[in-house]
Amino acid sequence: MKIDVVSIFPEYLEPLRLSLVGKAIDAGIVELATHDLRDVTHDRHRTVDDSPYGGGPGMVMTAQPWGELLDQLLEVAAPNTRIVVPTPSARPFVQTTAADYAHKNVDLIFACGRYEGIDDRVWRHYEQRVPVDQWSIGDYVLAGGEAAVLVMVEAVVRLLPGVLGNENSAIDDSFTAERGEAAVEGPVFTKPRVWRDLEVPEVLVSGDHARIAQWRRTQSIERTQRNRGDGFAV
Ligand code: JBK
Repeated sequence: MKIDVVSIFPEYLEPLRLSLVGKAIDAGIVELATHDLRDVTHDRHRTVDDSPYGGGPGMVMTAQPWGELLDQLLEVAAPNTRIVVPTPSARPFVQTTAADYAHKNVDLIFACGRYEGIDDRVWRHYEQRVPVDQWSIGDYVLAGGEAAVLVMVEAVVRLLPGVLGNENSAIDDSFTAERGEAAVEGPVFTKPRVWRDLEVPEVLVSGDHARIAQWRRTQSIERTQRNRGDGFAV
């Protein structure tokens, strides 16, 4: 899977070269390229923004550099390429979104906005050429799309074939459809059996695998109802 990220802070994406995503890059499963939007500006100040039409606070990213950089990337892109735009005003990015990208093995161009966002005509234009998917990672205000791209890339890449070992199969993950009403996982414990007077639940050291599975399921359902009673989509 080829992943391009366009940002005015391309260094922000460097942590993707660490840990699990970094290993997927080293293994050749993922090819990551970051691009500085300011590299395709033509003025001395490398301007990427301007004041909003209609007035109001803040600045809007201008269409010009986005058009030039996205044209460059699409010129050499595979036919299965999609543009992905993190924005708080879009539908939620969830586990099935990540799984769709991973299973279809599409190439992704992430567009990181800053300030109040990107001139909307950029998307009106590019959606006539490729799929443009806008997603929100959650209801809070960020300074730009970069942190959301770190989240989305990690969620997708760990689901690509060959990235997780079998010992860490994604089928058991929280939020997978298979989990149903037990959408999130219950508590976990490791050695020692007693720590600061706190004991590991007896069932987990019983050796009774049916009882253990039953207990974990109950814990999982309880947590799903308590923490996600607002309506996790099961
Ligand atoms: C937010 O994906 N988001 O959720 C997002 C992207 C860019 C800015 C934001 O404030 N929430």
